[in-house]
Amino acid sequence: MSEQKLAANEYIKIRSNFLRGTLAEELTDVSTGAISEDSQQLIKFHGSYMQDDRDLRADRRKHRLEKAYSFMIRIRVPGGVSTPAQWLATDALCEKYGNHDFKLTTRQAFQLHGVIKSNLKRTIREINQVAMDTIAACGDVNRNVMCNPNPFLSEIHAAVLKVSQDISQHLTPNTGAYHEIWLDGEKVVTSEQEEEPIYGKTYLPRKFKITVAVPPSNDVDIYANDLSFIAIVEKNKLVGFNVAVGGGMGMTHGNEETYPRLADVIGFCSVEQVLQVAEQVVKVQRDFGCRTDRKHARLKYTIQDHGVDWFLGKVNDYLGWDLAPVRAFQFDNNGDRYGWVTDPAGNSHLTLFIEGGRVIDRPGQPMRTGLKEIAKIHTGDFRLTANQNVIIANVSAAQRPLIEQLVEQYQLEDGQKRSTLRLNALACVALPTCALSLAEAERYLPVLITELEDTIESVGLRHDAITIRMTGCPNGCARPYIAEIGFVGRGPDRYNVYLGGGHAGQRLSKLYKADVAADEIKALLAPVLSRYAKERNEGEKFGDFVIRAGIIAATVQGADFHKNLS
Ligand code: SRM
Ligand code: SF4
Repeated sequence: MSEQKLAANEYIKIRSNFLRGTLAEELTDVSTGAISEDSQQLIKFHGSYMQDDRDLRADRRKHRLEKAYSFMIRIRVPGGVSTPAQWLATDALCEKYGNHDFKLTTRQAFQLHGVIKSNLKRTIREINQVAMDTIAACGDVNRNVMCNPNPFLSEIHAAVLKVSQDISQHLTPNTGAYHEIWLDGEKVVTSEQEEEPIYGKTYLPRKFKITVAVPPSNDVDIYANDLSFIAIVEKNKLVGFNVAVGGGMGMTHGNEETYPRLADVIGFCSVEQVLQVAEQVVKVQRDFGCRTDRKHARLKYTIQDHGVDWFLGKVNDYLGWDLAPVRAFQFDNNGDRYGWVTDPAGNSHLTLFIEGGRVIDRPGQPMRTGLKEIAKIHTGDFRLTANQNVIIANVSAAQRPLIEQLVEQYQLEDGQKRSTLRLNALACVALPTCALSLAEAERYLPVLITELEDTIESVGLRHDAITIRMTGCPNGCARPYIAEIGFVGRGPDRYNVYLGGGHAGQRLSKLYKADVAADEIKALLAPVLSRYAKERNEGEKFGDFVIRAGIIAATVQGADFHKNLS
């Protein structure tokens, strides 16, 4: 039987000499703003994507101009904790080299958009000068490790943050290519000098994502990740972690072999065992993940193909010991709690809503400037949340009035004016930078929410938290398939509408209606929201209600996601 051909990216990795390829040479080619196709794949491992401004495509085509190429740079922020100096540096870089704004992503990272090729190297170098990096922010490796930014339990937070940063460090690729290309590090002469002890020469079959969660908050959405560690806290002490594997969101319209899948919780390990577990789970996926079809290459398909028991067996074999039985835990939400809280040590923390995660100055809303002014005086840290928001954390009692004054001056906390629906909304980037987007998301969701606010106001739901998420395509970057209401782009101004995800991100939603025109969404949802307002049980969440009321069929896991479409 002939061996199946590997996916094209596998050969690119093999040829690349540990992620070098011809990137360094191509950066100096001034005849084009682009890089070659192989380099477009390789540069992802270095934390960057080549993009073009899709708003300008038609015009540039008309004038026979090359597309308006630029690069998105994703800055890793392990555990989402950034210093004020790092915030200020990101702010300065977006002004100097980017689109004058930056994005707080759904994985607690920073993103710069619009960096042209000739500025790429100096931007990455300047990022590194403030002790941040971009290596492995993208590519077939472990990505930015997420961590619950819990402002209440500072001791537990310090411990889980350390775990997430240690995992991040442990799984960072070993190759010297990053230093060589971007930081003018010393060149290695032959590939024999190089080694990737965890990944090997061809890295992973596909991207890999890890989170650390602290129940009852599931704000990092563990069920959507390849590997998660769920903190088990007993008597205010961190005793270890449940291990969850095999979550993921991405799918392709019209291809039922692709689907979102919730992670399975398979065992428990001690704090000291976390790095071993992370490494061996990665290695099982390295060795058994699909390398012939990139649409089937995530860990969720490895587990779906072989079964959870098989996977647990393999992980135990690789570890040389068995994971312990799962411990009890409970999640009750996956959102952020806004406003000020004070922890037992007397430090205050302020969670601010950042619509679409976009840190930007708009006419009459100088939000980016306001946050910059805070960063200039803040002595604590900034915690990026997985809901694209920011926590001004560890504000001392003495500093709080100063920060409050800036918040007021720059209107950073007009929470009173925002509906709870808006405060629980997430949108991916989509147009104009994302090459894969089929419809608007970040630019359109705020408009749609304004329309839906009329409805929720009239039926009395203004203060009810309903999670609502929109993506410009089915890849699921804002994790729409675990929202109570999800919109997934199908084409310009058209969306699939999903309902019934769990309020704590613990259940997949189901397709309610396919291919809905944007201007028909309000009329489609108004009767459902109205029924919810009238018929719900005490404390019943919207996602639970739509299933109980028979508005959608009970949701299902993984491969059955596409069955029983209503
Ligand atoms: Fe994503 C690809 C943006 C979180 C699933 N994602 C992309 C690209 C790079 C498009 C591309 O490949 O050309 C997008 C760049 C847009 C732009 O202009 O910036 C993009 N993804 C994002 C971000 C910025 C969305 C946001 O608005 O915050 C998030 C960056 C996270 C980070 O800091 O690392 C982002 N992406 C996610 C998530 C959510 C998560 O990880 O919790 C998912 C779903 C979870 C998962 O991985 O299953 C996600 N992105 C994808 C996929 C589908 C992967 C799959 O298994 O099918 C793609 C496409 C791909 O990989 O082929 C993708
Ligand atoms: Fe782009 Fe699709 Fe991800 Fe949105 S979900 S950022 S449109 S890849």
